[in-house]
Amino acid sequence: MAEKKEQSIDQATIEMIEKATQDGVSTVFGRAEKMRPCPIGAEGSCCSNCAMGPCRVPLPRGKVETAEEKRKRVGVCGATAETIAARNFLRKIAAGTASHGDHGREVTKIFIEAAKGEIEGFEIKDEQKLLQLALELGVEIGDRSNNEIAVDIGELLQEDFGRQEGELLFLKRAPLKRQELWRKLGVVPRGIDREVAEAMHRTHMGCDQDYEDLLLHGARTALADGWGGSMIATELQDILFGTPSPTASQINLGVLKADEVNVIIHGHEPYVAEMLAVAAEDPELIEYAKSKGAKGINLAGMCCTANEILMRHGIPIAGNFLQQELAIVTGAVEAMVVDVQCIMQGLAEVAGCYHTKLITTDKRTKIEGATHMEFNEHTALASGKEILRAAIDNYPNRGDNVRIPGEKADLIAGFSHETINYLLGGLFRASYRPLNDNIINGRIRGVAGVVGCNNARVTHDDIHVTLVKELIKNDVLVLETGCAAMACGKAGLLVPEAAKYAGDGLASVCEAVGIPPVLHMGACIDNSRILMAATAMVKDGGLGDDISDLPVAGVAPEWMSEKAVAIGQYFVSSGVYTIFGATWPTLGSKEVTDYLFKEMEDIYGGKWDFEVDPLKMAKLVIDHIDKKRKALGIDKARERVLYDMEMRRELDKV
Ligand code: BF8
Repeated sequence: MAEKKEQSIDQATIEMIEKATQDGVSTVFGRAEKMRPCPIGAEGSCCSNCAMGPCRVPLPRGKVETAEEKRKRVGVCGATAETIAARNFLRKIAAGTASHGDHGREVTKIFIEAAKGEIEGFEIKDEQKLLQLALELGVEIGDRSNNEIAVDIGELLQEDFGRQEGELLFLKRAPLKRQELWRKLGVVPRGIDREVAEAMHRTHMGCDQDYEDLLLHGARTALADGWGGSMIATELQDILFGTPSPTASQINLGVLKADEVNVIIHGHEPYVAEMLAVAAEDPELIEYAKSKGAKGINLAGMCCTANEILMRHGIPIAGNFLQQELAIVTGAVEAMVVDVQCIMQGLAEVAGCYHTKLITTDKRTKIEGATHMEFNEHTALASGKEILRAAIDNYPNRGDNVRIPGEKADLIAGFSHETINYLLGGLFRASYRPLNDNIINGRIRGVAGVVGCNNARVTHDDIHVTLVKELIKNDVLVLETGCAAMACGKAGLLVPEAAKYAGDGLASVCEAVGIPPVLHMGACIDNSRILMAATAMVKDGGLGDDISDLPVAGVAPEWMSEKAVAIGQYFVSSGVYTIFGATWPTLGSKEVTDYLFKEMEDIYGGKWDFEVDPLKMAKLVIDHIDKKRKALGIDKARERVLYDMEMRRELDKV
């Protein structure tokens, strides 16, 4: 576990933690100090999968274990530390895959219903992407309407969830060599739900007891997330709500407004937020807000729903995961509207200390103390208006105990895979060629995907920002999603001017193309966009013939969610070297940890790693990128470019 120096590097967060303390309100920051993590659970050495336990099989501390002691370190059923650590790890992957899969399933259902004209207010926004997907999936276009085509696409992809045999449809997008490897290893996912169900079965008491076999199914399950549930959600959301393109907005608690009805939309699935965005512009509702003494309605996002509506509507972000309670602590939030995932139960208690209405909208997430206003997609706009009306009605209840921090930063978001393609190559020759060329000539050293959560066990945002600054300084282009992107947004790294933090090579490319050195690619579900970007780099040529050949790496520096483990595993199984910070959940078994950190590289070409120090993380990424550059024979090109830069600087001095 990382050493925590302070609670946050973000001034708005620090100010609101102080206000919470003054107001006598409990937040995640205080609770994390009171509740230390269980050391046995943290290392994956606790098994509660049957009622003879929970059994604890921790590594002995402060002494070297003999072989005999290790043999006896087992649970009541005889399960070894290896089996227990691998089972726990697989269950995390299954939970993460289930979360993204269930998101994807709901999106698919709504996509089909919208195409059938059964949902008021939703219609196909990206025709080009719809038609491209139809061609890819072999759906007839002819003179059929967009809606007819969309119904077929939706129903085809819907089969991926329940398929019993065969292969997920999007697996064919991966580089051919990768597909062959997956088939050879037998890790090709058949159906998304099937792999999750099998993971739960395999980890039941007395089932799969071979840690390598459990982790093989971990790879299969995670691939069903990255190339299945997550990718389906991203693709269909883009077609239905619009494929993101660069959008300017702002981030941090300073986006809340003192004289408007503040409504925060928090969670992960975009359709409630989409409808609130439409409803918030309704002149009648704006008039209604004015009738209550407010100047208007101010919608702001939190967590991944925030990323979704930021990218498509430019709606500002109030904060990332660890700021959710603090938004309410401002005293200026009339309603926090939540859907699914990453919603702290502590919100209800905090909301109870102020006037904020906590509104749950999804049948799968109900919270004691919150008001449940279930979002009905068949009357979506009416549902959206009803929720906003409740928030407006609450405006007169706002008390005097209001303090909105001044901090807010500009950012540009919405670099979808398609946008990067277009920005780099131009409309008529859209391609990743310029990116590949700049990697080959050494201006860009490589690419890192920095993703994932905040974790109250480490200094909020610090690991993200320190790591990313170090990477771009060393000419590594950074792709971001989730709360990681928000951390860097608050630190001013998501604007073209941030090129000043970048090395000369990366800065020159950013200036030429007009992009920031850190690209916001969306919500966590959109990590599938990073898979597509990596695949596009392979297909464009010059950087090997598989994702594992690319000078790229993935990092989740402040992870906390099971979804992050599923994401990490699909990156690794797709050939990406992936580092996690904060804590590592299999340290109770050396064999399992060695398998993940070493042996997986021989099997998948990608492997896991763990490092808590952001500068050491950056070094691991850079060393890995340099190793891949050397293997590709492009390490010399980079040296030459750097040498020329030095020479030029020297010349400038003359
Ligand atoms: O899916 S990064 S804390 S908000 S889990 Fe959650 Fe982690 Fe944030 Fe989004 Ni992703």
